Amino acid sequence: MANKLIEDLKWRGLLYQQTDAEGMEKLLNEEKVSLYVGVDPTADSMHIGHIVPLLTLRRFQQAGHRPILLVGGATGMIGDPSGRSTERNLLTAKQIDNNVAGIKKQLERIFDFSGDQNGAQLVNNYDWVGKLSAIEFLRDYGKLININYMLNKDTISSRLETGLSFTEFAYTLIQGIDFNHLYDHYDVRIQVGGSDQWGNITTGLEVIRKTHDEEARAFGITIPLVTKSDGTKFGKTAGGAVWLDAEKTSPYEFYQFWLNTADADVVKYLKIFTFLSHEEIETLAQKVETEPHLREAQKTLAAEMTKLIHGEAGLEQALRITAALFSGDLKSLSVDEMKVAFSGVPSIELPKESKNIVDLLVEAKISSSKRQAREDVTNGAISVNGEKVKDLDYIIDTKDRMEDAFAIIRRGKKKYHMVKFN
Ligand code: 383
Repeated sequence: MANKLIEDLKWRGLLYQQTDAEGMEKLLNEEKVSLYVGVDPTADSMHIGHIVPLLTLRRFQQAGHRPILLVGGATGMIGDPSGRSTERNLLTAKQIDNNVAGIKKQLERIFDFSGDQNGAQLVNNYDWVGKLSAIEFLRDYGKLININYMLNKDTISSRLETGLSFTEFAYTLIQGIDFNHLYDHYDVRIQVGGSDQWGNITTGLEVIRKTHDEEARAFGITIPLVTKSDGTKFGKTAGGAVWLDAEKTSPYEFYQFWLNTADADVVKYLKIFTFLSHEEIETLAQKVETEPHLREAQKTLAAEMTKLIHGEAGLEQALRITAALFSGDLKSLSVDEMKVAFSGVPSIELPKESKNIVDLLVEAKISSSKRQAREDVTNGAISVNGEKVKDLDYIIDTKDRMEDAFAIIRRGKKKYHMVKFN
C-alpha cells in the first residue's frame, strides 16, 4: 500500500536520501511514530535555511505523527563540521543559553504543541549529553564506532587536509548518542535533516544498531538543498541571510524576499515551503504560464510564508508597506513602518538645522545641482514624507523630522532617500 504522506513528500521534492525507503514506508503505514530534527544554537535566530526540515516535520505532524524538536544545547558547545570547510570558533555557555532561548521561541511559533497524541515536543540535548562523563563517552560509545567508519564520512574526510580538531571530529558521535537516546526515551524512529546531516544521521543509526540487537528499526531521511535556477545561493540577499527574527529581517523584507522569486523557481518553492494543496499549486503553476506579469504565484508564496513566520499582523504590515511604496502614499505608514520600509534606501546625514528645500536637495546629493534642484521642485518631482513640495522657499525643519531624526525624500516616481539629522 502506497503511503499518502510519502507520496506528497515526493511530489513536493522533499526526499533526497533515505536509509531504507521500503522499511520506513511500511512503518508509517503500520503506526504513528515520533521523529526528530535538531537545530544547533549557533545564533539567536534561525534563518530560512532551517525551515525546510522543520516544515517537513509539520507535514508528518499533520499526518498524525509526533515531531520532536531538539535544540542542541550540548552540540552547540562542540560545533558541527558538516558542510563547513573550516573549524568553528567555540561559543561561550552564556551565548549558547541566549541562542537556545531565541530558537526555542521560534520553534514554538512554527509547531503545534497542544496536547493529545501528536503535539510537538521540545528537548535539549544538554539534558543528557551534559551528564555524560568523558569515561562513559569513550567506554560506552567510543567503542561502538570504528575510526575507519568515521574517516569514510564526507564531512570528516573532506576536512583532513584543511584541518579538523578532535572536538569537531567527535561531534558526529554526540549526535549519534542523541538519536539513540531519543530512540530509547521518546520512541523516536526517524531523524530528518538537510543533506549536510546525512553523515550524522547514519552515525546515529550505527549507534542504535550496535546497542540494540534487532536491525534497522530506525530510519533517516534527508532533504535536498534548495537551489535557485540562476545558480546563485538560495536564502541570501544583498543584506545577508534571511532571518526568522523580525528584528533582523523585518516582515516587509521577508515578504519582499519571497515576492522576488523567479518564475522558474516559484512553483518549486510553493511545493517545498507552503501547505497549499496540489490543486492550488497546479492552478498557480498555470498562471505562471499564462499571466506571469500578475505574479500571483509569487504573491501567494510571499503571503503564505510571511503569515507562517510573522503571523497575520506581520503579513498586514508587509502588505501595507509594499502598497505605500508602490503608490507613494507614505502617510498611511507609522514612523516605525517608515523605518522598516526605508532601511535599505540611500541615506545621508545632515546637521539638525532648518534648511531650504533646494539647498537640502543639493547637500543630500538628491539633485545633481542647484539648477536641477529648483527644476525638480517646480516640476512637482519632490515629496517630503509623502507630501509633495512645490514651493522653492519651503523650509525643512522640526515639523518634517520624524522622531526629530529623519525625513524621507522622494525624487521622481521611485527614488527614495533617507535624510538623517543629527
Ligand atoms: C544536533 C543534535 C542532534 C541532531 C541535529 C543537530 C544539529 C545538526 C546541525 N544542523 C544544522 C543547524 O543546526 O548542525 N548537527 O544549523 C541545520 N539544521 C537543519 C537541517 C539543516 C542543517 O538545523 O540542513 C538546515 O536546517 O538539518 O544544516 O541530535
